[in-house]
Amino acid sequence: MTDNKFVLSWVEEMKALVKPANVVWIDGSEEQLESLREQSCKSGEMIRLDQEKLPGCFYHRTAQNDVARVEDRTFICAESAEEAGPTNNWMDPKAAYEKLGKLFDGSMAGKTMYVIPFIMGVLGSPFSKVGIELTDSIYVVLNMAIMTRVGIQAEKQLGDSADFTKCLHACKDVNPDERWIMHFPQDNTIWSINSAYGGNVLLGKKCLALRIASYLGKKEGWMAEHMLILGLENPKGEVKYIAAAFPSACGKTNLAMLIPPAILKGYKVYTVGDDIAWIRVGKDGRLWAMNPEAGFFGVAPGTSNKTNPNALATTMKNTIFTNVFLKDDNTVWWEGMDGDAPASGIDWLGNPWTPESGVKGAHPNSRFTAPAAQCPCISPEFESTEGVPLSAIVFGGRRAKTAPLVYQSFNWNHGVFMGATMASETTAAAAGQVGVVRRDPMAMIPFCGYNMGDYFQHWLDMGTKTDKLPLIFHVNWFRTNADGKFIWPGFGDNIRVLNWILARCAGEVDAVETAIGYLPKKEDLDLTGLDISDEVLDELLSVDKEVWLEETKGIGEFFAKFGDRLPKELAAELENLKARLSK
Ligand code: OXD
Ligand code: MN
Repeated sequence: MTDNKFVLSWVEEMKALVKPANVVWIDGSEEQLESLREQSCKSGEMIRLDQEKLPGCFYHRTAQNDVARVEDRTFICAESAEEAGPTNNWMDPKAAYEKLGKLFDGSMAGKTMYVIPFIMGVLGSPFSKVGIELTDSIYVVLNMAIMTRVGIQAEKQLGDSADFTKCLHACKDVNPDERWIMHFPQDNTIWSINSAYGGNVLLGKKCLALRIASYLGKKEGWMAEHMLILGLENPKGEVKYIAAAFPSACGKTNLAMLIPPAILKGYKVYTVGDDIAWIRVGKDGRLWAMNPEAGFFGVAPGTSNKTNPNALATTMKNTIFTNVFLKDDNTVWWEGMDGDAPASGIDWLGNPWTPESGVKGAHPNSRFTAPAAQCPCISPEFESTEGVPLSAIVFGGRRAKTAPLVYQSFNWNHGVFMGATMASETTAAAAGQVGVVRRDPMAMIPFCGYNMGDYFQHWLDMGTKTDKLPLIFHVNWFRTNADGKFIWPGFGDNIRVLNWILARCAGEVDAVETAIGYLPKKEDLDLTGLDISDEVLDELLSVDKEVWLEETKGIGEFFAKFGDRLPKELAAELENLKARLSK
């Protein structure tokens, strides 16, 4: 237990509010974690899986009503609604503390309150942040011990400083009508109640490392982004780093762990992170990125030896599986795993299941929580206290027709515009129609902890801090033909696009200038061994001016939401785009 007086007095204050029967400080030792695992198996909260096939692995089910992040119940309690901006729910901080204070009052009566000191970022890095999470859930403790660096190391990193994020969580009765995830950026505080689902309760992740950190980054001159970070090694043995933002369900974890096709010899991808990047200007003027997390909280369904063997291998030990399917041999399964569905077992709701049951065995948002260090392609720089230097930033979305396979921005501000206008279509796109467009700037719509207009300004300001900026690109793996079929193979073949991106960064290849940005010359994409026709390639690299003029209307409507908080540079980028398209 720490002797930091700021931590001690806050813990005492919260204890007086939630009134637990006792308090346990998490020291991060294997002995303590093992005794908590024992306890949770005895109470039925967790099930120990077959320890020969899946050593150190556990199974957990959440309540049926508590299986995903709840954006409509997630609030940014900034000083004013204006500060939270048009893309966030807002509540006055005083009103929010009062409302939740009543719910938290006595919420841990008869229970244990666990105190989890944790680090977001690498131990010993000046860029890391410390949080303390108070929770009544052993499941939360055990997940936090995988996703973050917990215990005494965090207390040491904090020292006697008052600079830590105060995270309070209680499962209470998981009542969805009283479920609230509230952020108080000015107080560096997060309160979450009535949920036990990861994204709402592992408060280091989306709540701290994105919402609170984006606010701190704006204040302190750095960026917290919803981005994977990967290192790509070429046959000469050089490794270059790329950070990439995609909305949920666009294959971020798959890209972060990509395995190049065998025919492209000498290339290898190293994973630094699959979800979050903290980015700042390094001593050398380049932008350096660090993954603040220590584990992967990945979506299980669809993860297979075909789509992502590295992710699958990562989950073979020391992993917590949530809401997946429990097989009769006490191992796990989910839809989209290799091989046939099991003949029988127990579904995520706890009911007996067979392939004829007519319902899914695993919840579509069922998850694995696995230590990043176990990933076969984890980067040797994963524990670097400085992070890794970025050559490129990539934005992406799921667009049936609009966006070509890849294009490069003309400059930083145009790249910020590309990120600010990112969008994905609903999967109607797969059925051949252009689906409903959801704008999701930098994939941060659910995660920006302040007014997104100011966030755009912060991106523009970062561009003035150095002349060694990474280049900015946009990719789209989801282009479809007239029959609604995907025309780019995706997965491992995406490395062909990453290679072009890095060739552009190294100034090795020329490009075609179009109204929307620089596109590859066909001959500069290495398509060795890929069966793709010239017509398909033309389609992948086509820019339909009519479709894009339509797109500018949607962008204009979206930008209008921000009123005078929209940076004039972005309004100018839109006008420039329209002018180029009309030429
Ligand atoms: C996630 C998400 O869970 O983006 O990472 O929803
Ligand atoms: Mn995410």
